[in-house]
Amino acid sequence: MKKALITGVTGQDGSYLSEFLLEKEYEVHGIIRRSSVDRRERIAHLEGHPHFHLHYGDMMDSMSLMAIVSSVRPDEIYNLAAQSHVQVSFEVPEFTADIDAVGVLRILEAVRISGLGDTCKIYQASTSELFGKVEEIPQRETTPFHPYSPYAVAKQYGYWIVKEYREAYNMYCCSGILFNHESERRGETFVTRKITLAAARIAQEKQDKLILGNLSSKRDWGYAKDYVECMWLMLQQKTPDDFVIATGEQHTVREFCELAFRYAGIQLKFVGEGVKETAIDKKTGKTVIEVSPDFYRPTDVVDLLGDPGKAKSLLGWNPTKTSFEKLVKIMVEYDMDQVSVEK
Ligand code: NAP
Ligand code: F7E
Repeated sequence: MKKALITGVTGQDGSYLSEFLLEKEYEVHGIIRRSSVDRRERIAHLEGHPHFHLHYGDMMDSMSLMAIVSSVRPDEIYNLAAQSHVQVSFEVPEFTADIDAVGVLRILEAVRISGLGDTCKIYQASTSELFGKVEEIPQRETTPFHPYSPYAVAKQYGYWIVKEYREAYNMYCCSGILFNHESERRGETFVTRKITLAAARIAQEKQDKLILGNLSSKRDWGYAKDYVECMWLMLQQKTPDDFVIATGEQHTVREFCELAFRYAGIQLKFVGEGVKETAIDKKTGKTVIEVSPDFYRPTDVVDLLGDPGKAKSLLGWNPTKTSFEKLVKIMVEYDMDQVSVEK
């Protein structure tokens, strides 16, 4: 039985990856951190599974990582743990760098010092944010990086230190350069989930308005459940390599709103521009979306579109398994149910 260790197991991707690996009959170990509130909602259904084990640790605590890696002795490590919110990284840049940059080094060193460098394969959760202020459209593995937030700069270190350990120590470690991937388990402050939850609450008269930032920002949004398969595929190759994972389709935040509200039963009409732009419910004439500079970022990445060609041909991965329309529908239907039982 293969052993996998997942950092960030309580997150959106960690929960889907755990399910995926358990189905493949792995023994799955996850790292969780102590908190005064329970953050295990996304993996609660897996607790008690005979092959699912949790360990307390922290990406900022080398000793805990060393202890876990050397006692579990995993065949594969999926390093998903991160302060993953781009806007938040402007407010806590040092904290973000400690987890998202130095944290990657700590995992690599834990593997090397434990003498597992020849046997343990490592997946690093890199990101399309590395392309940032984009220098090419669409972005592919050869596109130059131009990170455009403290989050992206920290992730840039993670990307390069992984490449360094691959070349210096011949370790099997690689980066998945994943474009935005969403789901009904997405954190509630990321734009997609903020929209689907608000659409459901507005449709059920439990919220008046949704306040957003840049509606013209463009993203290549995929379904998280499809993306975790690529993480695993990347570790099953003969030689380690980095891959862009994306759908190859782009939409604005505004388009996401239109579709999400439509699935919730509300037809939107956008009027105005910039911070004066609003969306009204065509049926009632009520303003349901407004724009606030509070959700603008000091530097924002506005034109992400990935080319999944390499992953398609070398990993045999299907980037269009879940369409954009299907993704939005899954999220809205889930949130309509959730909201219906909210007080
Ligand atoms: P997420 O839902 O925010 O999950 C982040 C995970 O990291 C959580 O389990 C969190 O634990 C854990 N974590 C944070 N700080 C930690 C620390 N100091 N020590 C240990 N664990 C810590 O993120 P996600 O969407 O699943 O993304 C997974 C990874 O992919 C992240 O590295 C992210 O940067 C990267 N990524 C995501 C996307 C995307 O669109 N989702 C795209 C590209 C790359 P708590 O639950 O305790 O907070
Ligand atoms: O923003 C705009 C915002 O926070 C998307 C993380 O998983 O994907 C994620 O980072 C866009 C931005 O995701 C609001 O300005 C408008 O242009 O949902 P987001 P993100 O920044 O793309 C990448 C690939 C990661 O690696 C990250 O870990 O939407 N936007 N209005 C807004 N964004 C938010 N959050 N809230 C708004 O009200």
